[in-house]
Amino acid sequence: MPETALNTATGINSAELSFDDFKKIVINDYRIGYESRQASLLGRREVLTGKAKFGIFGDGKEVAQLAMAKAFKKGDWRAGYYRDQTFMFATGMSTLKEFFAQLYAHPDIEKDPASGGRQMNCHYATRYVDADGNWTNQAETMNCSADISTTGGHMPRLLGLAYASKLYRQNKELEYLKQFSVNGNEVAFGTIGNGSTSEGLFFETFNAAGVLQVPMAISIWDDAYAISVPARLQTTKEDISEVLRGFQRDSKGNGYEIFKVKGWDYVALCETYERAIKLCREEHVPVLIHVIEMTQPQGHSTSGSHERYKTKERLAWEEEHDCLVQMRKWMIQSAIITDEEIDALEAEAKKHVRNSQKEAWNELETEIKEEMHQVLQMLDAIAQPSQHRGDLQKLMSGLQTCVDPGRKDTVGTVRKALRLTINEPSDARNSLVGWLAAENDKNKERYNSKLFSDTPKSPLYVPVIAPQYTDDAKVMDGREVLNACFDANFERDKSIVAFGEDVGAIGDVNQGFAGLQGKYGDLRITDTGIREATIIGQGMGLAMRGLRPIAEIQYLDYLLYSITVLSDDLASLSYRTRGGQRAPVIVRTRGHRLEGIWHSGSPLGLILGAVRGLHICVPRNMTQAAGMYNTLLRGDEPALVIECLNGYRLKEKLPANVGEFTVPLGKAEILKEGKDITVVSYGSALRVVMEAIPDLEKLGINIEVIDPQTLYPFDTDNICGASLQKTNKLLIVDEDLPGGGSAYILQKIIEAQNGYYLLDAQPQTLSAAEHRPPYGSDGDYFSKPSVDDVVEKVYRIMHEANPGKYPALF
Ligand SMILES: Cc1ncc(C[n+]2csc(CCOP(=O)(O)OP(=O)(O)O)c2C)c(N)n1
Ligand SMILES: [Mg+2]
Repeated sequence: MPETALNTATGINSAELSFDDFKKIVINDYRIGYESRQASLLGRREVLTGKAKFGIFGDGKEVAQLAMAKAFKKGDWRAGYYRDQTFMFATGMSTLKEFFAQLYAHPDIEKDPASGGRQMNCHYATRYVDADGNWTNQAETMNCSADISTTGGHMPRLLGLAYASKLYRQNKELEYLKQFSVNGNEVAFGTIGNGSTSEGLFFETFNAAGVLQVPMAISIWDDAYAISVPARLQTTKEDISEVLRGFQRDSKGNGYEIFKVKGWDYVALCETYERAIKLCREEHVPVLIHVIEMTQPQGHSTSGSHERYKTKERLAWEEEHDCLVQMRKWMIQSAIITDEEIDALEAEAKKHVRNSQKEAWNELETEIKEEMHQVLQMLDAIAQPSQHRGDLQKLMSGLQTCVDPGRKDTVGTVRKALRLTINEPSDARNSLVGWLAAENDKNKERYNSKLFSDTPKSPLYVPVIAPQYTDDAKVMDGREVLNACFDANFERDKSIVAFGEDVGAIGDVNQGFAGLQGKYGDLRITDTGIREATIIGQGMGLAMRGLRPIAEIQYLDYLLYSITVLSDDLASLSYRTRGGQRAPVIVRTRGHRLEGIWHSGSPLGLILGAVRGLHICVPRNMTQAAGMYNTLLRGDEPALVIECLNGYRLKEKLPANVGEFTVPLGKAEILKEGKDITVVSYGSALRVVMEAIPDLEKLGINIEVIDPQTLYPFDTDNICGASLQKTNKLLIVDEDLPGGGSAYILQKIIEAQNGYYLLDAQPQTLSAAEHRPPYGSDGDYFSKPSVDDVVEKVYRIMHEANPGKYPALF
């Protein structure tokens, strides 16, 4: 029988259970817990002896997780943190061997399905996207969203996973999406350490779930410490569930059901989880299970020892209250098992863990040794006739005697050998060059692939459809073009939802969604609280469960309040699971110049640095924005769309196919042809550049203007670089700080597109001042690039190249 079968087959309180069945379940639980403990002990040893780099384990948290696993059903989700190995083993979502494969960073999704060797140990995930980009049937599997190391960072995602069940239960139009939900009967289980409840993301999530009334079950593993910092310095009253009492549902309104239970009391834990999760699942009431009196037998992680900061008394208390020690005692006292039987079980479990560890290690070592063997043979052939035989042999013996070698040792040796033999061409050397090229390809796949889902469903492969205009095409406010685009998409695809601050009743502050809540209902166009981080998390959870969210951040300036979720969680999701998970969230926001310090933001340098893993769209007007939404809503990758804040009331023509035409990602457009200088700009700054054209013409300068349209991907057809063949001069104009978005563009054109070789004048950037713009039109004029600034900057470049033709301005 598989080791998890008993555990997950039935809850422990089932009335029909015989004492024998009951005993079997308990003993099986203990075995899983004990094996998990042995994995922690052995895992730590593997780090301390150098086979693995770092270890953080779930020892001291085993028993509560056995109880939680009993309540976890197919279709359910977990969003948790690094202490949950016992839960993962008990549910069958992970195995001991996978645990060790991840500890050793085995870069193979067959060995470490959670991350393909990319994540630190005890970072879990199940895979729900297959190689062709198809969703698996999540309703038939237990599901684990991919962990991140930032403590508390997973909370916003947890909210979204739970919110999906609410939509699946309440919105009958979603019944066709059967592989994601059975009538919203799923619970999203969250786990978090006591210390991490001090994070803002925890409180923001907690409040939002109380408002939304979603089936979210948060377990707090409370071991009274967060590394060295005790509860006294973390939590008001040193008791998080006490502090959260005000969230308890009562006659005044909806809220949470709050439970508190000891982490070493197996029976109480099983009862609590059964009760709490039943309520959560059936009635969609969020629950908090505060599990107290947990311990850390080995301290926080392999990085240090807890003897440094825990008192002798505390350490003695922890030893006595070790949950497995307590469970063992209870089992013997209750005649569930005898001393001899449990000793035998433990000896067997130890052996099993040891074998799993050895197998995981051997599997990786065999691969690496095989590569080493190939290289040593090739090096031998090169060394024999070489002038550098001595040095080559030294390299070879270095590799042979390397303790626990990795791929870096083999590849590093090859690269050094090729440098040594630079003047000794031979067939043998050519073979080595060929080996390195092939290995580089494999290593790229192992270590660098899947920043994006990169499946046939990628937005990059969405067919390009041009906008069509009838002769009598209506001219309207830009916001109305967007509105028509959203309307058509909501009609077409029932899985699309939009939410954010003021998005619902008034249809967003600029009315892109105006009237759509009335038409499609408030489950699809929804107002939220002011909580940017969880708006993104909400989008992430929905997108992971097959819905198509447009998560709106009211202004670009407020994106910073969600940047941790965007950067740590959303942007890294595909990469950190090596394509096993995806969340095609479309983040909609509006930015660039308008008024004042917090309504004029254009921090593209910051964004480009933070969210590699999202497409970044900077449409110059609402028609282009609409085309981008049409593309993104048909693809499977996440994106950020930054509309022009000052563009909603500018007039645009309504395409007849407003919900169908697509703007391809990464395709730059030449807005005006010219021969003298290439000017690259995006967003609202582009309009300033276009306005400068007549003045520049008066000065005898004919500029070429290019709109890259998306900053990631950037101009994949090298339109900018090609333009330099004609103009040999380059100016980049944007509203970010100097060295921000413009520096990124410069790198792309000068380095990646080889523009350097085509220039006959210094490439330049024109950006905003280094501070945010003051309020008022003068503040804008003196802080952001103006038409005058563009004209003068272009003129000066022309002057530098040809002072005779373009004398100094002043
Ligand atoms: C955002 C963030 N801040 C700090 C850290 C460093 N760090 C890792 S674990 C940890 C302590 C967490 O304590 P707690 O939440 O109580 O969980 P425990 O490890 O005790 O189970 C800290 C500070 C981190 N990983 N992420
Ligand atoms: Mg703790």
